[in-house]
Amino acid sequence: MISQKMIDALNQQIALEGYASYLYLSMSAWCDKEGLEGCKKFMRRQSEEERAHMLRIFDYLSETDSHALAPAIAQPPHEFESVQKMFEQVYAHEQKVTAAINKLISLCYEEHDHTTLNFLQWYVTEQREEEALMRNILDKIRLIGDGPQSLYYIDKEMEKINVQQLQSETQAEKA
Ligand code: OFO
Repeated sequence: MISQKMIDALNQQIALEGYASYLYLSMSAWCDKEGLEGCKKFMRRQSEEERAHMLRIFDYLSETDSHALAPAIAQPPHEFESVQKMFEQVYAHEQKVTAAINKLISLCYEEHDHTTLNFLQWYVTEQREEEALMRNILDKIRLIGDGPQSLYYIDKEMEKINVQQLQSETQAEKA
């Protein structure tokens, strides 16, 4: 059994992961509209990953005999100034999520909740990897430039990342 304070905080995290899923879905639709197939696929996959992160907390709450609440999701933006600006928003959102996870970790210490602390370790690793990935993408975009001539090359880079992610998922499934 975990404390009500912890249950409330985890439900807030559900809402944040749910928003991330919708934000990335909206970004994927914008990329599609702009003809950026590689970016579209990447953002769609990120959206699905965020939904999985949300559901993981649902399942944890249910395992601990707590009540998971399906969140109200605010409308995400639909238009983005440029690919670079869009990825800057992604990176900022990931940093926000990392800060929220860190707050949850602090709460675990306050509440002496070792079970939730253990559960959240997966998120700590995931956020480190996601921030590194987004930073890497932003560095590439800054190097290539995101003017009209460069979009083709950015999209090709995103296709390469999609293939790498697919390969590492297949390897993880086989292991
Ligand atoms: Fe949910 O992993 Fe990023 O936000």
